[in-house]
Order: sequence, then structure tokens, then C-alpha cells
Amino acid sequence: MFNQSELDHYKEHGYVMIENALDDFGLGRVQAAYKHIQSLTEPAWRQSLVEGNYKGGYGNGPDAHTMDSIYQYDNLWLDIAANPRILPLLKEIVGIDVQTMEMVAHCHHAGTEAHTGWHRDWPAWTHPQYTLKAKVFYFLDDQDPDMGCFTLVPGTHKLDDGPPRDQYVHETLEDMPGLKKIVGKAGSAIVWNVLCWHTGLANTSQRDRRIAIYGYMPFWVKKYGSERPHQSIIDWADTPHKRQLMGIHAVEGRASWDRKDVDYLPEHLELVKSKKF
Ligand SMILES: O=C(O)CCC(=O)C(=O)O
Repeated sequence: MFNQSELDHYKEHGYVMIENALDDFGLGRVQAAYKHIQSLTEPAWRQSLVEGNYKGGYGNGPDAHTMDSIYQYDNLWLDIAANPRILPLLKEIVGIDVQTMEMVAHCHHAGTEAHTGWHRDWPAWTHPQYTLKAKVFYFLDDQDPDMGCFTLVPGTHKLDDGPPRDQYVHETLEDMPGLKKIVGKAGSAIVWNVLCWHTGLANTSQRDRRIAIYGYMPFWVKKYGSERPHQSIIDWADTPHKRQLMGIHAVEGRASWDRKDVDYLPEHLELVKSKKF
């Protein structure tokens, strides 16, 4: 289900919205799986607020609860990483050897400050054809403009520089010229280039902002010293293409980039034998 106009929009503006992106899984099922993780992890998160020893990405702390490595709770999250509605587009954007680099559930609570400020995720590393890092945010609820929504400046993925560090902070966060608040219906998703200048805003509404975050990079981008994938990922990845999507063993790409601490599937081993490198 790849749609050229979606790719064109992504290339021009640095993002594209996909409606009904969770239809293959059922929004209710995804919401229930999210609630399950939240109920398991919230007590420790609350305790970390009391003790003041919270840490972690996506502004984890008083203004957000970041739930990492969600694949360990339910294979549903791994199935969503391979979402047939989105994966064909990601293969055009990141390349045929696209791998998943993170799976996170995130709650930015009602009545909290912005949990981050304007930034891009890394320097303006570019490739002539592909995006080196893209993310997909799935909305678990309708996202209204006052819900501390994810916000970006369209087109800034083409700029050399990131956003200014000392301007548009705190109470002037929303003064950023050209900003676009990403609103949408529950079950929709945004696919975006992490070079876009972006932030989350204060949630001044009475409703929690709940999203699922997925990160994608080409297979050959490595995190040196990274740990062996969780066993639930290895078990789920029961085909060569799923192995590639989880960054374990490449289908397209050199076998020399493959993980050596995970055994090959028999059919993948055949493929490796036919590779030169
Ligand atoms: O949660 C948000 O709206 C901001 C996300 C963000 O800053 C990021 O993905 O780097």
C-alpha cells in the first residue's frame, strides 16, 4: 500500500500524515495494550518523581512518562513495527534495508509543561536518496491543539542548521515562525524526518496525550556496543525480512554487518552463503 503522493509530501515538507494507520490491528486493542504497559510501569515512574531520580528520553519526568522497550510486553508492538500500511512507505524513505531502532509508549499528561524544547534529533547527516532516521508517531487519542501536541516546522529538514538554542524557549516556545501543531484523529500517524525542527508543547488540556513512538534507520547504521536484542524480538523475527527489520541479519546488505550473537534462521543462512561480503 505505497502511495506516491505520501512520499512526495514527505520529501517536500519533511513529514506526512497517515489516517487510519492502525486499522490492521484495531485501535481498541492497541489502546488496551498501551494501558497495560502504563499500569505496570506507572508506580515506578511515580516513585521516581518522588525521589527525583527520574531519567530517560522523551522528557521522562514530571511532564511525561516514557515507557521504553514496549516489545517485551506484547508482540502487538512488534507487529506494528512492521505495519503493512506504513512499512512500504518507510522502505521508500529509509531504504529497503530499513530497521527499527526504538519502540516506545509515551504519555504527556493533562496540565503539564512542555517535556522538551526545539531540537532536531541529530546533525544534518544526509544521504542523496534516503533519510537516515525517520520516526512514526501513532496517536492513541484524538490530538487537539491544546494537548501538548507534537509540533514541527515543515521544510526545516532541508536546512543545514538546527533551531536556535536560546530563542523560542519556555513561554515563547510557540513563537517559533512557521510551526505546525500536528493534530489528528485517534489511530492516525505521522511519519517524519528527524531533521525537522520539532518539539512537544505544554498540555493545557484536561486529557492525557498518549502516543506510540517508532524509530527507523537503515540496517547499516549501528549502535556500537549495543546489547543483544531482547529474546521476544528474536522469537518474533521468524523470517529473514523480520530479522532485517529488527536490525539483526540483513537481507539486502552485507552479511558482515549482521549480528554475530544471534543464530541465523536456516533460510537466512542460505542467503548469507550466496553473498560476497
Ligand atoms: O513528544 C513530542 O512531542 C516530541 C518528541 C521529540 O522531541 C522527539 O521525537 O525527539
